[in-house]
Amino acid sequence: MFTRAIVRIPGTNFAAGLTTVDLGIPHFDRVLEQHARYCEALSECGLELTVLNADLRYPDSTFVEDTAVLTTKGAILTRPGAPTREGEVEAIKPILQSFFDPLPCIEAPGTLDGGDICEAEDHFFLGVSHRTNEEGAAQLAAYLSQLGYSSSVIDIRVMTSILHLKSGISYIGDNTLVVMEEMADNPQFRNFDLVRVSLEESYAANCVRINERVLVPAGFPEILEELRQRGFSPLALDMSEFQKMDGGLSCLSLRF
Ligand code: CIR
Repeated sequence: MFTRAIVRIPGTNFAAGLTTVDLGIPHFDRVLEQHARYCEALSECGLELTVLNADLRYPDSTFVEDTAVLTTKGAILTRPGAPTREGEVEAIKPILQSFFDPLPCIEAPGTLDGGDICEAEDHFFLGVSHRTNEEGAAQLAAYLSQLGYSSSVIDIRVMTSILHLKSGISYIGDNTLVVMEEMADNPQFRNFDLVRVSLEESYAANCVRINERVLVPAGFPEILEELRQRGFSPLALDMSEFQKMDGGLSCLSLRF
């Protein structure tokens, strides 16, 4: 069960953040509306929210998930792989320190984005990507092992369709992994029940289980139906403006 989440209000310069997709420029009024609805949904799922002010120094800083990896046994700050995002960690550190002590940090030359880390019960999948390097993944693996978790690496560097590992897979509890078709045959997933996401709906592979609900992006009817059929309780949220900046549902919060 999660009880809390940290979110950060998007800044007026949100559209100046990084993106690899060509879906147009986000409309700031819609960005704020979608973020507000996202926060409301987290509250509906029973979470107490810490809402941080917009930080105009970092246009991508609303994607708080990338700054830390939180577990029930301990937390670690990351060292984001994009130079424009590195300072986001110092900016969020004080609030995380109020919840987690000790709070170690991924050290140079390691880089790691929280979006590359997928927790599935006591095992963590560590994505090595254009943001998270092997050194960063190795540092996290060592830390997780101290905490009693196992981990394994999934190299997504050859994939052009996703930025982070969790853009392609999500663990939603009950031994179930939601996984984009392109990655579904990875032998590391063989002991899970797989919800395979079709190519047309692959953005919906980034979903988030929060207590009784599974947050999914709106506009993807197949996955919505499949989750219902499997007994999950999906909650669809409009994410169009965040998708324009390569963001998904998980990146907008740190949950613990
Ligand atoms: C970036 O490129 O870093 C941001 N525009 C999007 C980050 C998305 N984060 C995530 O998937 N965890």
